[in-house]
Amino acid sequence: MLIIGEKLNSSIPSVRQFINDKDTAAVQDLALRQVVAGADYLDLNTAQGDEVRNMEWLVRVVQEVTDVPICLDSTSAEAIKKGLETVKGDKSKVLVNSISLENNRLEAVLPLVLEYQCSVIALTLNDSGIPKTAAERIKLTEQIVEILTQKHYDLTKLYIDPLVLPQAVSHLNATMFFQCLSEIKRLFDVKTVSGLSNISFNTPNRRIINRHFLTFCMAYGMDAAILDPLDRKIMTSVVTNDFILGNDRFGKKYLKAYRGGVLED
Ligand code: THG
Repeated sequence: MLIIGEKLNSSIPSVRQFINDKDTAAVQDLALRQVVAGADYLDLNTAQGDEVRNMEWLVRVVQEVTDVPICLDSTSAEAIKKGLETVKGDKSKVLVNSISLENNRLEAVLPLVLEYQCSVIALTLNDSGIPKTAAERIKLTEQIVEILTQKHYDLTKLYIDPLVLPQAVSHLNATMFFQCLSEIKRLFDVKTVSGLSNISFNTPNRRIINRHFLTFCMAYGMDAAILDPLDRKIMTSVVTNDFILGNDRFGKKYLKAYRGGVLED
């Protein structure tokens, strides 16, 4: 499974401070620690603050220390555009987070994705909000796939995020999410992703719930997750699950994690 490191997000108070202070060393340290811990992408989010200018700065300082691909996390087309313009190297490696079927976002962000032929996360969300049922979310997935097919977009670069809602809100939210994952896999040749941590909103000891939820998501075939790679227990789950699910032939990654002292019982 692909790991999208979530730490460089302005919703985390300490990180917001680093960004506002233009603390290059602190940001680069957080970027590198996530890469060493196994992040395949680094999610960058500057929504709290001067979003467009901060995105430009963040992309630049992160790319000074690592070549790991960037995931541009914003609802603002301006911020995504600035991020794409700032990224050096192969811009088709960028993962745009995100588009949805909300009219304004589709119109403003999709052209950027098509221009650079980058990967993209699409949320199953439209102008009426997040649908309540799995069937409706599959319908929205179908609509996204149809639009992107019409534009000759390479669907293997599309990641559908069926959107996790808190288990504390409805006891059926997790199983409904698993149903979305397996149906999307069965019906479309696209990838799936999620932010995981919404599942544990308003629940004590959130990391326990996040970790166990992740294991189920992986069993249902989830391709990527936005998570904290500095959390050794969740990384232990990722590596172990990949080994058990046959995504790590000969256990090369598992043994590497073992030797690197990453695995935590
Ligand atoms: N889907 C998509 N994008 C997303 C989300 C999603 N982007 C934002 C969010 N959800 C995922 N990113 C974060 C970033 C930080 C935290 C949660 C989600 C967070 N971090 C704390 C920290 O690092 O201090 C706590 C971490 C922990 O205790 O494990 O809260 O759903 N497409």
